[in-house]
Amino acid sequence: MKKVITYGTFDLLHIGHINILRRAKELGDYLIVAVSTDEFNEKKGKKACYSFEDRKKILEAIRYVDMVIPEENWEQKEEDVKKYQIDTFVMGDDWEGKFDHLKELCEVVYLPRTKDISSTQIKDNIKDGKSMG
Ligand code: C2G
Repeated sequence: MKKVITYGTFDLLHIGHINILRRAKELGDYLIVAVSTDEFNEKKGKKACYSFEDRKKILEAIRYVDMVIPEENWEQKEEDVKKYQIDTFVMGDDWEGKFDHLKELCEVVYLPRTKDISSTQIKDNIKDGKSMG
């Protein structure tokens, strides 16, 4: 069984998130998503609208996702790859090159981001009374 893992905040779930989860799952048979805790988001300088618990439950409801674990720090990736016997690590290409050190342990794949959508843009559009797309 080919196992894939990806990491993120996944706030205000949108098509960009679904696209990367779908493509990550297509790279294997089992997809683990490590979702950033609220505390780790603070370290990332992010404030999610949805709580960690809600973002975890929302991800667990997605057909491509097989398991959701907490992402508590930057350093856990190596440990996770070993612990869950991961074959492929996936991130959007805004992270291109940032996790190449994991290549010693598994395949590292950066996938093109979905254009013109982000949780920040959604928040701004709501403020301005605009719709997406
Ligand atoms: N993403 C995407 N297209 C978008 C928006 C996001 O492909 N339009 C991808 C990102 O590249 C990332 C994933 O969706 O791979 C989750 O995005 P975020 O929730 O913004 O995650 P981020 O804050 O980048 O956290 O340790 C890694 C970090 O936790 C990543």
